[in-house]
Amino acid sequence: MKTIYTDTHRLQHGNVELMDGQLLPCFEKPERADLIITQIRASRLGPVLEPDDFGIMPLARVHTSAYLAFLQSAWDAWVEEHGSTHHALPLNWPIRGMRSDIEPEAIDGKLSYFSFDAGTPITPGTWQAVTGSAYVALTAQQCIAAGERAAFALCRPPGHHAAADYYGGYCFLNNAAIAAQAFIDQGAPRVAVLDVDYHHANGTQTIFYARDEVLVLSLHGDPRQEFPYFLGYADETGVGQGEGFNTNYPLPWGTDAATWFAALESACQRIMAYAPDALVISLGVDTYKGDPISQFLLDSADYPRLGQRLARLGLPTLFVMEGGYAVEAIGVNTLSVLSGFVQA
Ligand code: OKP
Ligand code: ZN
Repeated sequence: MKTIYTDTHRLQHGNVELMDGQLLPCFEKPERADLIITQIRASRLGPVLEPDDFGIMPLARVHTSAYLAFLQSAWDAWVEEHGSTHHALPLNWPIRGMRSDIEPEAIDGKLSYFSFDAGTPITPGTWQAVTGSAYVALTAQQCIAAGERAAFALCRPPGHHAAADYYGGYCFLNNAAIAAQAFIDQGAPRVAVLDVDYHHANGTQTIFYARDEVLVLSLHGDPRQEFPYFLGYADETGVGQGEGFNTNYPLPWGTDAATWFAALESACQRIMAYAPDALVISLGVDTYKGDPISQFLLDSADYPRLGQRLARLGLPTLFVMEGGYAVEAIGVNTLSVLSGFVQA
């Protein structure tokens, strides 16, 4: 299996995020991808390739032009308005009854308009890092389109919390959605996106919510307890043409491997019934029991088993990296999923 990777991810290196009432060092940091690529290079998984440049078009198939224009210019606007080199974080959001349909002029207003949390800093290199991450996903998608059974997009920053016109949860461009849309645009009638990251795939769900040609399934911490809190409930099943083509599996804090794999089995049955032409796996390993921001209990031995189960679906499979923050284990656990897949 080929891995697509670029060092450009290092350009996204936020100083702090607001968490538990403190400014803490960002959990989503360059070391994450460095540990994963180190494991891949030391293994026999396969070659590591650089991404191609795809321009703005495939990004604009998923994201709005206003949002892309904002992301591209946000850092410069921030520096111009504040004369500051501190990283840009939003501070307030429109709630019930306030106007959420007007893009403000001031950069602080724009940051709020296009975001949903204060954990996702915009830095001098954010645009370059996030476009690089999307191109990693698109290059891996191209491998599958060219006939390969599987490919690994080592994306960083992650993408699954980003919707058509907002960022948050460490995500700016929805790499998995951009790749899924590329399959559709190349003529695939049906694509399934299965998100096994600990957090709900709110961005991916929202992007495809009204459509039946992309089935979206997400296993995640119950939003009653867990970020992103305001999406990811079991009764969100799609709308219009998309009704029945979104499935959430919210699971409580403390979920163990037995319960988690039972939910995975349900998701696999749904995927088999759908019979997609390609499968995109949003791969987070923050389900690990040692993850510093998550509350599931999967152990390292569970990750090869995940890869094996996905391989048994028998589909062209694109793995897109999402979360995972126990940095000492993230490389091993990620490689275990991929090795489990190729050895199945
Ligand atoms: C991104 B990905 C927990 C705060 C959570 C945001 C988490 C984003 C996770 N107290 N902050 O899905 O791994
Ligand atoms: Zn996550």
